[in-house]
Parts: sequence; structure tokens; C-alpha cells
Amino acid sequence: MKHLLKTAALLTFLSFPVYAEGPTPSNPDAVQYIISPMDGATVSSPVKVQFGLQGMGIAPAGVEKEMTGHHHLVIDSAPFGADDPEAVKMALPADETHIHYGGGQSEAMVELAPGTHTLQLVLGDWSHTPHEPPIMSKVITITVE
Ligand SMILES: [Cu+2]
Repeated sequence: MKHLLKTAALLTFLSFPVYAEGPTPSNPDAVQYIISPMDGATVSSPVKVQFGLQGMGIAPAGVEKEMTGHHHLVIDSAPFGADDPEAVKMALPADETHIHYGGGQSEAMVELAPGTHTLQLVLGDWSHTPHEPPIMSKVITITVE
């Protein structure tokens, strides 16, 4: 019986597309979302942002493991890929508007200036590159007092 289960697991693994190089496959049904703050919320800085992910797992940057990735927070930037479809095929930049949580964090305290801000999560693979198809949250808008 144990042997049969192992075989089943192996067959499941092999049914995913295998790329020698190129995009890391995602679970196309995976859902990434911002648990808090809520869309439209008024908050004070630093803002505790909680990251949600269903249908895939979290692994630290540099760890290549099937169906995993780490969270990236995109602040005040155009919805990811909308302005440049090619961008989803490259590693996410690391700057003040693209924050990597390569330790596998599921929440963070984020310093934001007073005013209106947009937040979006994008899942990146071990090499900080979006999966195929890319997994990302919807964009939320918050107001920092
Ligand atoms: Cu990253």
C-alpha cells in the first residue's frame, strides 16, 4: 500500500509540465490575496500587511521546490504586468516599491507616508520570477493617516 501511494505521488509530480529552463509552473487555481489591511481601509504607519496564499506553498528564495514561491509586495506601482507583459517573465526588481520577502514571511510591517497607496502581492519562484501562469493578488487601495 505504501508503495502504491509513492507511485501515485510520483505520477502526480510527473504530470506537471517540466521545463529544462523557462518559467516555473504554478497551480493555475492558486489564489494570492492580502488578508489585511482591507481594501479601502484607513490605517496608520507602519502598516501590518498580512499575506494570504491558497493552492501553493511558501519556500524561501533560493529554494527550488515544486508549487512554491515567496511573496513580493508591490507598492504604488501599476498592476503587475499591465504596463509591460514581458515583465512577468523576468525576476522582480528589488527596490522601495517592490519588496521581497525571501525569508518566506507571511506578514510584514511596512512604512508608508501619509496619503493614499496601492498594494499588490506577486508570487515569485526561487529566483524571484513570476510563475507561469503568474500568481498575484488584486490591487488594494488604502489611506495612511
Ligand atoms: Cu523575491
